[in-house]
Amino acid sequence: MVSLPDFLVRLSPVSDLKAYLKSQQILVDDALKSFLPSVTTRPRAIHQGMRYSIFAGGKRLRPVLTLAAAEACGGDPSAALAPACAVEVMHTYSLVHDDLPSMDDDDLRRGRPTAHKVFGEGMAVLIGDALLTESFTILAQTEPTKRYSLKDFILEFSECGGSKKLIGGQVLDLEGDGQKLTKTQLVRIHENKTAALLTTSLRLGGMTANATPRQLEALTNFGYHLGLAFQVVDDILDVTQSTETLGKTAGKDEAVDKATYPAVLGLEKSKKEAARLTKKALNALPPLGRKGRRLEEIAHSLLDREF
Ligand code: GRG
Repeated sequence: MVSLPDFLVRLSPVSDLKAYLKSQQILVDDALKSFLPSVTTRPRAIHQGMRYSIFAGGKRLRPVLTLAAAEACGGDPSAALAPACAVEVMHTYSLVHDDLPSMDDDDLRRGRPTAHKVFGEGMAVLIGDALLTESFTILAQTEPTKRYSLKDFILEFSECGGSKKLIGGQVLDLEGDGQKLTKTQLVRIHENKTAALLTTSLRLGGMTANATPRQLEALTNFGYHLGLAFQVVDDILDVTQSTETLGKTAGKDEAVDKATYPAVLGLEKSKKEAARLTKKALNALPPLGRKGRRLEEIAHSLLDREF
């Protein structure tokens, strides 16, 4: 395969971001297909459910960030495929459980009926459980590097998914139901949920490239602000886009009186907040040099996204 000289890759126009994202999504989907048990594996119902939820057409943002972070730290993205798939599988578990009637009670996800609508509630709980467990099996296939042992990868990943981050954020979210939250409370929820998973996705990619502590710190700062910006935009899209465009029920947050950025700050201030957070994310990138260019492009594109 002929690859472009490094200087041409660096000078490639931003417009080729679309092609880059598409190619990374295909790479991730192919890897996910080989990592996950086939639909004919017994018991079939659970494996069909796992694949239904994974291959429902998500954006693959988190694994793309893992691969881009590996590149930004001078690594080979193919070495980052196992953690990239692991974060996507953990993310999908959290969506399946978050959609359950006992949580957000959603009927639509990624443009399809949610797992509990198709397979029943009990099976959807198990699909989420199985995806979470499988994410560790996939992560365990990561090659350690000089600075980072397999234990370092596992701790990074498990701490992100655990009771102090993702699950802790979900607890704050549940406790906040039906309450008027302050901006500080809202930020606390999303730094533990969305921002934590985006940050870990980036850090795992950097770790596969044997990132220096300075590079890893840059990815952490970038991920924190990008994750919060992503959530602000997600909340904005819920009130400005259609169900068809989003692939999930539009206007749901407002209908159930959920505390969101537009509800707490208003729509215009939320847009400014998303831009402010994106700028802070971009300001974290200089230690990565020109190799961080893809991450910069991705941050810009997430601010302008429509779904
Ligand atoms: C343990 C149940 C449980 C939850 C953990 C992360 C989390 C907490 C819940 C996820 C549910 C959720 C809606 C979180 C908000 C983050 C977010 C904006 C998710 C949607 O991400 P996209 O837009 O989705 O990247 P796709 O479908 O494209 O992957």
